[in-house]
Amino acid sequence: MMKQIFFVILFLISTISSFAQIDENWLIIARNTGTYVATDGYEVRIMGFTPSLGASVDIPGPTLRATTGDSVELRLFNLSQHAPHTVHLHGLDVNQANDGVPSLSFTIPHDSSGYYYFKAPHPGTYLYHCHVVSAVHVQGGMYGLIIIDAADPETTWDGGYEFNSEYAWMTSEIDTIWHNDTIIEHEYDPDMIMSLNIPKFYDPQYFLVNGAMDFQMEEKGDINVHEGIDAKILLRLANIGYMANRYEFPAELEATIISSDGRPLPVSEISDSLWIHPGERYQVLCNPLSEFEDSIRVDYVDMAGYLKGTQYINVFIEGVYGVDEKKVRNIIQLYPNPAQNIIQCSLQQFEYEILTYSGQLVAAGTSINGEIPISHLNNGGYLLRIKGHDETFTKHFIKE
Ligand SMILES: [Cu+2]
Repeated sequence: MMKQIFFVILFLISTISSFAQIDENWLIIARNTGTYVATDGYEVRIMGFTPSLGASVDIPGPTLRATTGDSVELRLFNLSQHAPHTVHLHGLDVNQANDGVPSLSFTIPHDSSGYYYFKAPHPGTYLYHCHVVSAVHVQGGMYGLIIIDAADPETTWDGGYEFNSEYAWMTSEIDTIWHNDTIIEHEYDPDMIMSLNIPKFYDPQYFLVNGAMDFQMEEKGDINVHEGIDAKILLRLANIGYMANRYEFPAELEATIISSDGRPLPVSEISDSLWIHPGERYQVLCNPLSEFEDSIRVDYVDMAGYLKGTQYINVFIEGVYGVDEKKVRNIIQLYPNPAQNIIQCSLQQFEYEILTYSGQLVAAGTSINGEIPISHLNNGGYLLRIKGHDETFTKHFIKE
């Protein structure tokens, strides 16, 4: 008995002491009074989170940032007049009481505030969103990024990769039908009647990166590196839309996928493409091999596999010199692409695997002259995984 009491006291002390001191205070305010002005001038009502009373609603909401190990207090203030809101800390290892899922945690009604407490877990890129009638409130605009830095903020995690610049891109879409007044102003709905009013179709008109599209990308997304020697660019990618994103990176960027959902990948992979499904986060490290101007392509693909939208993020890399010439020569090219029968690779001898975009292995072999036969494949897009001497490269190609 004494032993049990001792452990209970020990537990209480450790719980209290872990939050006795707050290292990081985050405040976000839930509003439903926002207006999103699209590139064509169309005005869409939005919900969202702002960092202060005076700030207007923007999508995504403010980026929240802490250092690994910090005790974080997140205060959510609801000033949205109608429905309650929460903050779900997507991907962070926090306990259920602080995770913002209404049935397991708590909701915050209009004119009230509530607090979430957690200790910032492992470093990485995460996201937050409201979890009240999620389909509606997330589409409404209630989302943002969370970045947890490593103790050394220029390293991806303890013993991880160093980087000297970073870009964070959160992708989403807007279907204006989902932004009508009755949806944006819906009342508290404990019986989930609201779900009956959710539009039956989702067919977005706007495809966003950090809330921007087309010519707005210059300000919101572009990579500009002027001192490219030994540039190590960390990309923090998060998808809060309802479509899958396919990123296509220029080969000269040498994009290496290093972590997924906040966890380091067991084997990092140099890739010219990356799929990010709704709710997923990836970190990609780029180490440009030459000076160049190009763009990263982001496709928005619906559940049936149809391409619905595309954005381009411009990349300007200057001042790269002294790069290992062998590496530059080894930038792997595939041609033609799309191809019908045979794809020619600029490497000569290698082992390879061909996978569908969903990861199913459909072919494997060894090439001795750089040729890869593909005539037996169905038409469509594939990933080609090439095993080099000490690195694995993933390229994508289209069979037609
Ligand atoms: Cu909400």
